[in-house]
Amino acid sequence: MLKAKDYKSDVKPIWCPGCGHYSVLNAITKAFSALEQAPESSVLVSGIGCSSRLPAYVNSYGFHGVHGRALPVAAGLKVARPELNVIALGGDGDGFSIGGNHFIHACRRNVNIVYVVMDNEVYGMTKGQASPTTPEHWDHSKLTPHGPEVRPFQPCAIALAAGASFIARGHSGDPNGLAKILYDAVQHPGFAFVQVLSQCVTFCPEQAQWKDIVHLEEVCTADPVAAANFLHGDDGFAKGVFYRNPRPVWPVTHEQQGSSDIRRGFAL
Ligand SMILES: Cc1ncc(C[n+]2csc(CCOP(=O)(O)OP(=O)(O)O)c2C)c(N)n1
Ligand code: SF4
Repeated sequence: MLKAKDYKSDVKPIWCPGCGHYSVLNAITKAFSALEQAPESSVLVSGIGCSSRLPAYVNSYGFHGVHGRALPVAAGLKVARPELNVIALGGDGDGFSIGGNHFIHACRRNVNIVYVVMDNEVYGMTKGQASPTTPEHWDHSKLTPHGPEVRPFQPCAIALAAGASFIARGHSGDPNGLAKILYDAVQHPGFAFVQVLSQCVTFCPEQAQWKDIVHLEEVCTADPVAAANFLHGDDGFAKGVFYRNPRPVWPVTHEQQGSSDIRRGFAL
C-alpha cells in the first residue's frame, strides 16, 4: 500500500507559506492512500488560480486547463474513460464565477466525478479581488472599497437545488476530516461536490479565525427537503457531509463508450 507521501509529485508547491491549499493537497494524498488508488488510475483536472496548481503536486495524471473550464473537461474525460477516477478542482473564482454555469449543469447532469472547490472567498492568484463568495462588506480590495455589496453565492445550497447527489464541506485546518470526506466523495456514484474553506493568508489574513468558528455537523441526509432546510439556516462554517442521495449517473440511456468507439464515431 502506498503512503500519502508517495502520492506527492517531485514538484515543490509555490503557494504562500500558510496557504490553506497545502492542507487540501495533504488531504487528497491521504484519501488516495486510504483508497489504495493506483497513481495511474486517477486524474486531477483544474482551471486557473492558485488552487488550480494542485494537480502538478500530485503523483497522478493531471490536466491544468483554462480558467473556469475544469468541469466540462473532467466530465468529458469520465464519459470517454469511465474506468478512471476523475477529480476536478479549483477555486471559488474559477468554479463559481467564470465557471458558474458549468457548476450548475455538472450538478444537474450527475456525471460520476468529484468536484473540490478550495474556497478562500477571494481571487488569490490575481491579487485579492472579490469573488462570488466574498462577504458583502469585505472592504480589503481597492476595487470594492465598500465591499462587493452583493449577497455571497451559496455553493452547497445551489448544488442541492441543481441536483448534486453528494454535498459536503471541509476545512483546510482539518486535513484528516477533509481526507475522510474525500474518501466518501470518491466512492459516491455520481457528482460529489466538496466545498473546502481554504484560507488565503495573503489577501484575507482574517481567515485564520476560521479554525475557531468551523463546527462539525452530523446532519447527513438523503432527504432534499431536510438538506435544503439545513442549508438555508447554515452559517457557512458547518463542516461534514450534508447530503448523499445516489441517483442515475449520466450518461444514463446510452451504453458508455470507450475512446476507440468515440474515435470511430467521428471518423469521416
Ligand atoms: C479567461 C480568464 N479570465 C481571467 C483570468 C485571470 N485569472 C487568473 S486566476 C483568476 C482567479 C483565481 O481565483 P480563484 O479561482 O478563487 O483561485 P485562488 O487563486 O483564490 O486559489 C483569474 C480571474 C484568466 N486566467 N483567464
Ligand atoms: S495568494 Fe492566497 S490563495 Fe494564493 S498561494 Fe498565496 S495564500 Fe494561497
